[in-house]
Amino acid sequence: MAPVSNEGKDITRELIELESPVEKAILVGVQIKGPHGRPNGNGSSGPAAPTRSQVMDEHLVELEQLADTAGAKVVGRITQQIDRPNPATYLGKGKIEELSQRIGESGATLIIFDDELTPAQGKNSEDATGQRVMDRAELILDIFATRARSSEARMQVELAQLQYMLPRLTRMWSHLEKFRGGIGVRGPGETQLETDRRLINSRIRVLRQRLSDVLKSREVQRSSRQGVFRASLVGYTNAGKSSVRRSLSGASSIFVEDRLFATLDPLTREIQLAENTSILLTDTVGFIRKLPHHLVASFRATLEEVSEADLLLHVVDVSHPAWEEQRTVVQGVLGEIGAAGKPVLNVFNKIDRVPREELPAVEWRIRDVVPDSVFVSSVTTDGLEPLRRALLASMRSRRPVTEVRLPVTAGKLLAEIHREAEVLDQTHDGEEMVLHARLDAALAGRLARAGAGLQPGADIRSTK
Ligand SMILES: Nc1nc2c(ncn2[C@@H]2O[C@H](COP(=O)(O)OP(=O)(O)OP(=O)(O)O)[C@@H](O)[C@H]2O)c(=O)[nH]1
Ligand SMILES: [Mg+2]
Repeated sequence: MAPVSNEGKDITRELIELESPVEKAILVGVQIKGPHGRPNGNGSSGPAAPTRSQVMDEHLVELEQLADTAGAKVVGRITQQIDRPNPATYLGKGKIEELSQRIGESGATLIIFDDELTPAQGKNSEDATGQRVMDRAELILDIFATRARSSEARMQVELAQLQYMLPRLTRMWSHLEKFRGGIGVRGPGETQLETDRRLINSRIRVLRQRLSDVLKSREVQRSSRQGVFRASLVGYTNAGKSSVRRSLSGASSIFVEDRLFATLDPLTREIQLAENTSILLTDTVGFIRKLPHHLVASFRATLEEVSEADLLLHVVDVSHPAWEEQRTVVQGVLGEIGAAGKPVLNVFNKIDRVPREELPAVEWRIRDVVPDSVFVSSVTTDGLEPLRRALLASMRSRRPVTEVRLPVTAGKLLAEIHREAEVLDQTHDGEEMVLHARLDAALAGRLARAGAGLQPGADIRSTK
């Protein structure tokens, strides 16, 4: 406080805190009883399958991380075992009363449900508790909205948010009335709701059109670098995808953070694996359980990179207690975006966090059920060497160096090779052109049928 003299009077100026107020939140997790309850997500490889309540605890730990990322402070948790959710309020009557009581004690202003609520369940729970209610999907959308930087990511998130909002408009309006209420903000009535619906629908159309333009320009970009081997990093959020890419490329500027959804925009960079051998590596948005369906759909343009890669590097945080469930979740999302059949190299990351004496047994157990696995650390010296070697091997087996001989007049074939293969060198031998290039089997077949002379494994330099 600094006294300031003004026309002979002392005025005390208060310093005003400019930090946004932290919202206090209560988390709600529900465990469905009986054989049709939540799957525990544990494959046959685990030493002991986690119990249902351990699984729910783990889900709430993750929900707390999400809440923290969104800027809320968790002041309480409520859990319930039920046969099926109450269609009106999700929780049973008694639990709603307990929730209201906890709100009173803790001063919470926000309730976050781990499961998706129907529009009616959301509205009724708000009416019953008097505080704002969100579900996990809405929270994830909110985080994406604050993290989106590029115009593409912003459009994708806005599209998903509008689609989420559309069936919940009545509730959104009651937020205005109840929580920011006052003169001038009154109930909308049906006409206003209809107008809003129309406006939102037309905005959705505009965003869809713009995103389809983005998709086209990405296709053009991709076709210009078709010849090079492409790998995409996929995995659960916070598994270490960006760290792997940073460490492989030696670029310290890549954004890495111990928070969820640090990366939203895909980024592709060339990585030199060995002399004369490079690949394009794409880092992209991480996945999470119960990822809102609208979000997956609107991130299609971004995720197209994934479905068109030659190889997926599925990064798994092996030090995480729920890595098996996380891996299943990622496989599910890959299926949703049409990338389920892609060749995958499983990259078990963060082995520096596994006690050294346990590591051999862990590796042995995992290799038994997950073939094509490497065990790495992106923070230790040479910790990524197994991945580098596996990438080289995978690339060389899929695209061996081949000597190609063509008549100098075969301009069309030459153009095809440059477009679809990685040409290492090109010389003349009399009336023939001689190229060394990395070709996949499909192109090699086409060239052979067109009469080109092919000799596989012809370049000793690249087999180092
Ligand atoms: N100990 C250890 N920490 C790691 C390793 N790899 C990544 N991390 C840490 O894990 C956190 C997440 O890493 P990121 O690379 O941002 O993870 P990401 O998969 O790109 O995450 P999103 O972009 O949020 O999906 C960071 O705090 C990293 O420093 C590793 O091998 N060992
Ligand atoms: Mg990242």
